[in-house]
Amino acid sequence: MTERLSVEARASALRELSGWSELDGREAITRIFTFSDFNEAFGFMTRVALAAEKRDHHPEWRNVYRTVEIVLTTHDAGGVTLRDIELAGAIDAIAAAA
Ligand code: HBI
Repeated sequence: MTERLSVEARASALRELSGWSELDGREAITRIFTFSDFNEAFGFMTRVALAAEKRDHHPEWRNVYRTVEIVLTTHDAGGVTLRDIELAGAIDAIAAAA
């Protein structure tokens, strides 16, 4: 789970996710989420934080009012691993339930 994915493996993993894309200039994946208001956005962040802690795998993120921008990469591996893909899938499920 902690091996850096190849370009091809990363591209095919991205196709399995919804709305994630490669980050320019870094081996990382990113998605921007927009909610109805800050309250919704922060509630989403709270649930994502718990999912991240459970996995010991954490997002780099930025919240501006009702948007949450998330970047995932595996620092230990110097790139995107299945840990990032798995957490992205969990984040998508949290967003879909919001
Ligand atoms: N989260 N996104 C991300 N990438 C990591 O490499 C990482 C992490 N959370 C915790 C973690 N690594 C642990 O290995 C720490 O002990 C460094």
